[in-house]
Amino acid sequence: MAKFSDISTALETQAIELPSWAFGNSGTRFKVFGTPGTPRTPQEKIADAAKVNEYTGLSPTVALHIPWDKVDDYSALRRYAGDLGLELGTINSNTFQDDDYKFGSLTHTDPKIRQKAIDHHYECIEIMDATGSRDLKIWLADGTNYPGQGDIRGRQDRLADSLASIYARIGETQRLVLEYKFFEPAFYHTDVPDWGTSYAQVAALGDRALVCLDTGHHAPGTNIEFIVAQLLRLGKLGSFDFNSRFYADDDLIVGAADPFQLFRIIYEVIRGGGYGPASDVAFMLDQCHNVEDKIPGQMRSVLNVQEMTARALLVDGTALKAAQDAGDVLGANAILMDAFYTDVRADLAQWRATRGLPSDPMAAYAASGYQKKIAEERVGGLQAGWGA
Ligand code: LRH
Ligand code: MN
Ligand code: MN
Repeated sequence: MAKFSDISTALETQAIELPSWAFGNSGTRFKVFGTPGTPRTPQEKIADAAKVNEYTGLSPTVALHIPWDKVDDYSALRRYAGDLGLELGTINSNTFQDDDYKFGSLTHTDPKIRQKAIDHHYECIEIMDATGSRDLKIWLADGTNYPGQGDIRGRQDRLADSLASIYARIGETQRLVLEYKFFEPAFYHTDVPDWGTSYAQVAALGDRALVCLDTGHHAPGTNIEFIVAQLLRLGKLGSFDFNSRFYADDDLIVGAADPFQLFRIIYEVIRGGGYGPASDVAFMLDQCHNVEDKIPGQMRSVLNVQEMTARALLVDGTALKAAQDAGDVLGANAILMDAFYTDVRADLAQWRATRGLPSDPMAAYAASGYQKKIAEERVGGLQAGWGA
């Protein structure tokens, strides 16, 4: 197994994008609990994201969701973020909260509604030009609830046409990433349910169209690291929405439900060349914090990603390949498990201290008084998703 000192430089390149909506109040369809100190504006969400980066050094960019983060002047928002040491990242479109989209958006049978959804993406691309964002992320709630309700095939064809119109507007240095999800809010069929459909749609568009893998968007038991390996092999893994889940799309803290799965995913990312300065794969979080404080919730997530990255980097690839080639089943498994079971927490604390970061970011944040300050200053914080 590699030593921690062998991997400490590789850890320096890690960057994990935060979702602006993680800082808003969220909940379930039963109740949204308000948390004292919740941001009231996109600027306050960015200020909170900056705190996560200040204490962890891991999250230099923040993703926006439009229209949740709608402002009059995106160049000014970019400068505001810059003053806090952040860049604005992925722009997420939203075609799931408008009555017109009840029966679909980019797949709708009515050309006027389809055009409205396409126009929304054009607006997002204009925003990207002002914010300096590279990625337009599209997740569609499109689908049906009952067999026969829609023409599955026709919807796929209309989706392809709509995506082609959007892709034609993407700038030379920009990318379109298409996220898939196997159910919810539609329950019979979803128009982009799996990586294969996303892959088929983006492959038809061109090189700057890629797949977004949200770890919470698969059926229970799905081997997600296999999907990672395949998409990297095909050159089509654009980005991750990291979160964890026990049952459905739970959007819980990354690595909370299944740290071993997180390790296996990151191992496959590294194995496939998706980690480090030479890679274009975007690591993002997509989370909601229903009952815990949001800033430390995001901190816990990025720290969990870092911890599992360190463990995955420790895997001795040469020894593993030798064991695999020799048909040494238990030996190969042991090589992987040795790295997974290595406790890197003390090494990471030391690593942070030598880089001017708090060795225990969670404790340092808790002692900073920021949570108390925002709880006093901000009254009437926003529900995630209704920040416009
Ligand atoms: C859909 C999703 C998608 C949305 C976000 C709020 O479940 O994962 O990424 O943009 O949640
Ligand atoms: Mn997502
Ligand atoms: Mn989701």
